[in-house]
Amino acid sequence: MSTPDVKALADALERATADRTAIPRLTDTVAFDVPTAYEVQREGIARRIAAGERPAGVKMGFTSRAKMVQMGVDDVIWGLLTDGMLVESVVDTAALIHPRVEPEIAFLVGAEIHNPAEAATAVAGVAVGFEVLDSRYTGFSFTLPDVIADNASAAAFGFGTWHPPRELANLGIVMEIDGRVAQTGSSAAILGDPYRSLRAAARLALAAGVPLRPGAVVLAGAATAAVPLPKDAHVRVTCAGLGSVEVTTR
Ligand code: OOG
Repeated sequence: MSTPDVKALADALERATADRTAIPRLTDTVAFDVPTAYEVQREGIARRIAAGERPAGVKMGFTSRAKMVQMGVDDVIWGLLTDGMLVESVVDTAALIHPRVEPEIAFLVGAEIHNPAEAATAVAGVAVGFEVLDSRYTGFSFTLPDVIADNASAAAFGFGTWHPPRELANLGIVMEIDGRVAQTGSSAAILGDPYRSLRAAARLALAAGVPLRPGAVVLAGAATAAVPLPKDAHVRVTCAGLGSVEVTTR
């Protein structure tokens, strides 16, 4: 085991993304802890920002039992979103390694959040969303530091129409692929209430010295397990009271 070199770890993940080729878990060869993993994550995003992308918000991960069980980890994490990950209508699966899709609840931040306990009052809108995950690791197999370094497997995301802030505690969610139900769940699966995930995001953001700002999108985390995202498919995620969001793949 060698000592962790943040830039070298970020290089390995950047190469895997560019080559569309999965790599073994970084922790198989280099031992590193969660704070170092977040440094690697920030380095990866800093490179994307330097290349012209803009910060778009954050995504929460492992906020539901279904996801913790699916991935074998048990702590809430976050990843950073950029506008380069935002999908308007089509996801190019050829640009990804082994994409998966999951349903999301999204928040639009309307005012800078200084007090996480009052995060709900800063919400300008809520929407149904989806997230495309594409772990840079072989077989989506990782430890907690690995997945944090890999920006919580973030690859792409999208959301439907913004609705005025409302209660989100127990809303039915359905994800269909080509008209067939692929997953069903409830927003209650997200830490009991997606607003709890928003407060956790606000806390992490303050701790990292980057408070959530107006315009930021917060993905609260999947309510169900993720499913493989096929080529030439049509995905629709519907959440009671929030309508639907649709995306196609090629
Ligand atoms: C990590 C991302 C987890 C969620 O909603 O729980 C996540 C992964 O499963 O690859 O985004």
